[in-house]
Parts: sequence; C-alpha cells; structure tokens
Amino acid sequence: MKILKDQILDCNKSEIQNHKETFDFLSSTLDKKGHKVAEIVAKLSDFQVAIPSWALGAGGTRFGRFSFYGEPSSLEQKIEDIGVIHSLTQTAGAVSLHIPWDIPSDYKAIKEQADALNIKFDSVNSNTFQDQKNAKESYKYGSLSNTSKVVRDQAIAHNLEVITIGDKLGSKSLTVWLADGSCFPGQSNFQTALQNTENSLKDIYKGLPKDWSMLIEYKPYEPNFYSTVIQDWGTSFMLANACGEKAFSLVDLGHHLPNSNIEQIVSILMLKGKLGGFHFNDSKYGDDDLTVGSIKPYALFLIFNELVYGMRNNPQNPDLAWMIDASHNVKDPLEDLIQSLEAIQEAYAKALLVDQVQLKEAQLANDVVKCQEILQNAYRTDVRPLLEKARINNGGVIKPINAFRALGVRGQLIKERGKNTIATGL
Ligand code: LRH
Ligand code: MN
Repeated sequence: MKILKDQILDCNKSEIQNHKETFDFLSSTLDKKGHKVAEIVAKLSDFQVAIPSWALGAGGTRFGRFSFYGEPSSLEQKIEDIGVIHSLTQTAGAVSLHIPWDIPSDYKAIKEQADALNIKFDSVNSNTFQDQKNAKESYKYGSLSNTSKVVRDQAIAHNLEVITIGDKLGSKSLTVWLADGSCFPGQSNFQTALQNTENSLKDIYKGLPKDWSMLIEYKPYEPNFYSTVIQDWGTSFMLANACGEKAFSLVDLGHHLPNSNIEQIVSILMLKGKLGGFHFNDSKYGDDDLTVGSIKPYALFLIFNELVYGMRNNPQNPDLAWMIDASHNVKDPLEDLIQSLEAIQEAYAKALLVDQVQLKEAQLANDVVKCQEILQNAYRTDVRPLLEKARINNGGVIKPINAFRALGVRGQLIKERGKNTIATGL
C-alpha cells in the first residue's frame, strides 16, 4: 500500500482552515515572547524517529496475543508499512532492524525500496536472548556473560554478523541488549558475569567499522527476575567507557525502576558524552512498552528539556539515535506508532519553548518557584499547530490518525494480505 500525494492533499482540505487559524494565533503569541517559530518548525521537520521493525504487528504477552489482521509477514511489507506512517507524519524516516527477525533476502532491493520511501536504516539490534533453530549453543544461562566460553564466542560471532548485515544497509550503529542475569540468589557470580560481559563487548567493539558506534542498552529485570548483568545506566556507562570512545549508553524509557529520575540520567550521560540514543515508549509499572506519552507526558517533556539543554551545551556528546521501542496489545500497531511520533514531537516542541537562559538565571538565584513557572509555561503551551506546520512543510498530513482512518489503511492492508499473516518480532 502506498499513500499518494493527492490523497495527502485531500486529507488536509478539511483541516487546513482550522490549522491556519490556530497556527497564526500561536505564532503571534510565541513571536511576542521572542521565540523563533520558523526555527522551531524547521527543527521539528528535521527530527526523524526510527520505527522498530519488531513492532509493526500485534505484540503479546504470555497470556495472549490478539492480531489486527493485515500484518506484514516480510521485511518488504514492514518497510511498506513504515512508508505509510512516514507519508502521513513525515517524522518516521528510519527503521531499526532486529536480527535475525529481519535479515534481508535481497539487500539491493530492500535498500531501493527504503530509499524510494525516504527511509534510512538506523541502529541494528542483535538478539542473544533467544535460541535460534539449529543453534549449537543455548543462551538459557546467558550469552556474553555465560560461564561457557563457547557460548560467549557464539554470541560475539552473532553480534559481528549483525554489524556486517547493518553495514550492507548503511546502518551506523549496533544496539546490544542482554537478557543475561539470574532468577535466584546464588545462581550467578556477579563479578564473573560482568567481567565476561565486558570482555565480550570489547571483542565485539574491535569489529566495529571506524564510523560506527555501539549502543549498550540496560534494563533492571525481565526475563531474569533476580539480577540482570547490565541492570542500570551506571553499568552501561561503565561498560561503554571500558570499550572505548565509540561505545555509548542507550536509554529505553521502560527500563527503569518506578520513580527513577530518567531526565537526570539523560543529563549526566550527556555531560559525560556517553548518551547514544533512546528507545521511546511509556509505562505504568514495568517494561510495558506502551504508547509514548500515554502515561507520563510531563516526564517525557522533562527528558526533552534536558536533551535540548544538552544539545546546546554538550558538544562532547554525539548526535543521538532516536528510536521507538513499543509493543501493541490493544491498539492498531500503525495508529499506536503514529501517536508515539506525535507525543515525541510534542515533547520536543514544548522543550524548545523553555527559555533556558531565564531558567539558568532562576536556578542560580535559587528562585525555585520561578524555575517551575518557566518550565510549566512551556509545557502548558498547545504546540500541536507547530507539529502540523512541520508535517505540511514536509508534505505530510495535518491530522495523521484522522487521515489513517479516512484512507481506510487497515482495511486495505487486510484486503491485500488477508487475516492470517503474522509479523516477526515480539
Ligand atoms: C528489551 C528491549 C530491547 C529489544 C527488545 C525488543 O526489553 O527493549 O531493546 O531488543 O526490547
Ligand atoms: Mn528497548
């Protein structure tokens, strides 16, 4: 399925008048406050988020999985669906592949398809948390941390193969997330497990092409429920430093214990030049992989406030990898991803309205009340007309969810693919 230009124009016809009125009103309000609206809109237009290739079908839990039908059953169909999201939002210009779930059968063809849809290949993810059919060694008791060198070597070889696959597609980073850990006290020697992991990551690091980076993703628990080797940002930071200047920490928003101050973690990693990127999602309890901004939108805004400050004041930190990592149990996967993209753009736009100079002055003066006023004035601004303008400028639609439904995308996909296709992934 392809969204055509005139379908885009058609969808905008009924929305354009209201957009113009709200945008003109907001622009004049922001102009009066000294904000450069055109610059903010340009930043939003340039802000592209990678769609996870493993989240284009229905997710599921151990208790059940409910399909939405018309799911993509090949990498080509996944790229096609990302193309639909990108045509509407103009902010999904990249895909993050998970190997071996998405090994291309024809590299040339898949690159041409993605290029034609203006979709780049962002970070590639290795998978040493599942045993592949005919695998010689099992990762049941860990991969890069495993007590067996044979198992560690198999996991290292897999990561090096993932780099080779990504390199053929133009990707520039490897994301490593390890399920490694233990479920019971006494089961694992923490020091041996961490030392094995560090040495294994160093072997993978040696295989990184010179212009590549390695993103080390941390997580406190699941699927292990007593200890996880790379459990928190500190461990990821330590391992990234141990590996070298091309290794960084990846922050998955769902990988924090309740009430963790993620914006502070982001700020510190940027100060130390070791923040590599994000897996955006939201959660109420655990690693729920819910729609971005659906549970804690203010926390997301506070994270973007630190990102905006860091992007202005921490040249030591590289450009970040912006990626979504979600799982869809009750929402149409494409609508869920569209809502996540909207929430990310909204948090970024609100953070761009924070007067960082005024905030710094109020912080230095310990004017606590004024600090909050400055932050919440920005947060309380309805920035959606700016997002709409950025989409229009890029050739997208004003209201993506309305357009997705008006164009009957899911119905069309079911017509094309039927009701029994299942997407690889989580
Ligand atoms: C682990 C994780 C990791 C992926 C997986 C799909 O919870 O966040 O990023 O490899 O989800
Ligand atoms: Mn993740």
